[in-house]
Amino acid sequence: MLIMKIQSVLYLFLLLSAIPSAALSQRINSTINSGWLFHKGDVEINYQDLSFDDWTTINLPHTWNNEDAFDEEDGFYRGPGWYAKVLTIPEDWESKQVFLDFEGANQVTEVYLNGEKVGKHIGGYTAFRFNLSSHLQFGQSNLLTVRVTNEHNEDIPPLRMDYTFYGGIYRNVSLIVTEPVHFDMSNNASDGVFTKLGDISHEQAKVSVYGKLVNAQNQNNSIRIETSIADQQYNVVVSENSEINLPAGAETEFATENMVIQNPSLWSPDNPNLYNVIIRIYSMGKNDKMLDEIVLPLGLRWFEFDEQNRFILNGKPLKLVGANRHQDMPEKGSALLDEDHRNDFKHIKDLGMNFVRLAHYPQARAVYNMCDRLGLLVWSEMPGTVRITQTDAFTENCLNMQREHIRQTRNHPSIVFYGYMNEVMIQLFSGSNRDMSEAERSQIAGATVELAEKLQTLSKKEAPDRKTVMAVHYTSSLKDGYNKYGLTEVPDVLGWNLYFGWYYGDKEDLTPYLKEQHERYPDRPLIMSEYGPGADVRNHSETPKPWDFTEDYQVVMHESYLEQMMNMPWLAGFAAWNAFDFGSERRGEAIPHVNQKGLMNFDRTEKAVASLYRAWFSDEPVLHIALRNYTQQGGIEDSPGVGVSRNAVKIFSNSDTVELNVNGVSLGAKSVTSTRTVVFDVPFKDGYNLLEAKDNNGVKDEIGVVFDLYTQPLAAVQSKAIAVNVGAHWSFYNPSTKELWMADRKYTPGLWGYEGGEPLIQSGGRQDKTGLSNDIFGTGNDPLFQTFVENIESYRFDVSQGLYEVKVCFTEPNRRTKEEELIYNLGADAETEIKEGSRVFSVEINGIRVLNHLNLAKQHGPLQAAVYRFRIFAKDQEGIRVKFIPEEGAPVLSGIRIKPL
Ligand code: GCB
Repeated sequence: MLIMKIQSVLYLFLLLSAIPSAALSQRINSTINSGWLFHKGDVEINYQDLSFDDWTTINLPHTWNNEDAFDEEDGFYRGPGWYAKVLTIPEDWESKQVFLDFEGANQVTEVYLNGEKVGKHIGGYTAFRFNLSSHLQFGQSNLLTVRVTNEHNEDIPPLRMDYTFYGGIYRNVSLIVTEPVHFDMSNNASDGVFTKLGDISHEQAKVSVYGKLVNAQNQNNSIRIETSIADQQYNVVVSENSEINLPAGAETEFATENMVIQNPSLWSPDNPNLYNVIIRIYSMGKNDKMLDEIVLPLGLRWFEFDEQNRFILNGKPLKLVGANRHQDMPEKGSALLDEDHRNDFKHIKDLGMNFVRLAHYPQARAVYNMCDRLGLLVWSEMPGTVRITQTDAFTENCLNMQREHIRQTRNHPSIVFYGYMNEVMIQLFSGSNRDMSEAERSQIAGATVELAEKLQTLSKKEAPDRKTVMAVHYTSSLKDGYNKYGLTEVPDVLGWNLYFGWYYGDKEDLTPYLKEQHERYPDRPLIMSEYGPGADVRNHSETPKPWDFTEDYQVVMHESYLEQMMNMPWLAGFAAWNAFDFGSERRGEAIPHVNQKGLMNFDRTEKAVASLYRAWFSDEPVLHIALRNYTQQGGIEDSPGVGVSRNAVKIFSNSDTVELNVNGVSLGAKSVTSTRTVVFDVPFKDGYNLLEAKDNNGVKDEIGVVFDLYTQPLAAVQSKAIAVNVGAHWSFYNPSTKELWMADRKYTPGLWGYEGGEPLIQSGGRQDKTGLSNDIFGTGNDPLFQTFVENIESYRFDVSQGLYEVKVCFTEPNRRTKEEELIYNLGADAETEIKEGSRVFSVEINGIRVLNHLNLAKQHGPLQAAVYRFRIFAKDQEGIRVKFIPEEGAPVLSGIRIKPL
């Protein structure tokens, strides 16, 4: 009866799964990603009378937060969701074992088959698997239902982090069907069989393979195990056989020890040569049928740290050069296809990197496979958190996650570091906890050390051939906390997340800080596990500063860090934060809900800094004029009548000299600096400018820049719009309207600018920051509205007579940021709140009152983008003068544009 109901539902929703049903001789491993039904929220499923009326058809991978984590409402949905799928199971599978494999679902998952509970899994970033065999109806349709929830749970890490915890079944789901005799499928969703490297040298490599065999039949079985090591082209190099008796219904361990490969081709970033380990189970007897088969990647390599703390791979020092990586993209959230994952790592490799940190959680299987194949050394870590919860359940969940993580990934030769804990002391020293008593703080720190020790012991037991690592951080309030409480003593290797020149201090403070650490702890291998500023490619400045989110400051900071880190021989390596921008729902800044520290944008297009890395580390010739995201520029001629505006243009190159031609005229050849950079002072004329660069090897690059040049004084007939990003030392380019809002200036006669007032610069615990960090509602052009001149008296344009449209942009800068939300603005102080209604002003243009008693808070609401446009005829020599008349509080202006009509 039940099955009939399901079948009618099946008919209605056309959710037939195409599962091959040929007679099997070995396992089937088939994704079942297509044709699921999804329901957001909890539902009571009535299995006697099924109805899926308000469910939608979706395919996996899937998340329910790909949109709401980027909208203008605080928060994103954190709660349950249900998935359903009909599985049509062939009759002949009755004699098989059928497993359901989830690569990842965030974060607690309960699985039901035909209404019966099959299992539950805790944790959003590791795979899990259930044996369905005893629940299935063979030769019939079966209803699979899955409840997933991403609600906050104090016992499950991550608790709070600077990234979005997208909910849903966001990785692949597969059915794996085996013979009753098979390799172990119940070992934490691992391969069930493991490789172990013995002594490896250039002359010889020794490899062992071990695992468990399962005999699910109620009769004894004799089998033969064939273990072969084949080269990349699957030519068998060495093979061994052994015969084993499998008692009925039992699990039996097996091992093939010390298989020898002569003159091995070693695995390394330059030569990621992979062997294949092929392990097969054969039945014994006349027909000698293959029962199961597993193919594992094998990379022959060894690594260590030498006495100078350098990372040594296959006997040679190798500086680890890399980036961190989060697993999300625009529109998809975390629900990426395997291809998306693979493309990311190709991209990272293409920058010339040899190292990735998979922050802050285990990633998809395709990721580890790709790193093996590309030759990227991996730091893989379990979900991190800003503090621990002192419960047994939390400890248990941490240990389980790390066990699953390691068992699922340790066959991958690319992995060299297993991590646990990221900045786990951040909450101990931030917000209201700054005033915590020393007794309380050391109790929490003590419990954290205890947990770290448990994770250390477990990690070393699970992966004795890998190094463990933990990422710690610095802030002015935390100071030396990690050392003081002893956390840094626990892992084998220490990662430092350091943001000098962004969250605190100057970029040059990096060397003294790390050097002091190295000198104090000379035996401790160190990696820079995070560094880098935020950047929005729409923002550019000739005078870049921390917190302006310009592409230029990002380049300046990475230039400095790269040079410093490459000059620290005792620093094993570094990983930029981050390869790609990523979703972090709570963030404001230039691109709200996105952490903008990527070398690449969220959509994977490149920021200028990406090519700086290429110039440093790629083996290919690199010549890159760093203006790809700045081809629309504007400015005032350098002095009256010269007809050009000179701007510095950076070129990244790994050659010796670079020559630049601008509009057909050579600016000469210049030597490339040790930071792989050349800077030319380029005279931009009005209109199209062609920049052509050539290096001493004949490698070329060119780019066209359209420049709006404004004469001094402004021309008698003003034909161009003038748009200004008021209160900002950077220009903002709006790609959808193709408009450049130039950096602001104080008024000087003959040109334009503001009179009276000052740009808002917030100084506090962090660097001085121009403007606000908040999400401005009702616009995607946040950088235009976030800055403003406060107490502004007037804005003037000395334009010629004519009809103009004047556009003014405002926002009520009510800074509502709560201290709690600032946890990842390391070292920041809470911003002060400006009360609503404390600001009323009127606006006049050339004596005409165009806005009366404007109260931004009341009329528009705080942090809303408010725009007005007016038509004005500027007579004679009066130009355009926009006056701000205060009535209560200080008038503000965020942007202004005049446009001849
Ligand atoms: C950190 C964290 C990372 C943040 C990053 C940032 O130190 O480890 O999760 O995203 O800083 O951008 O603030």
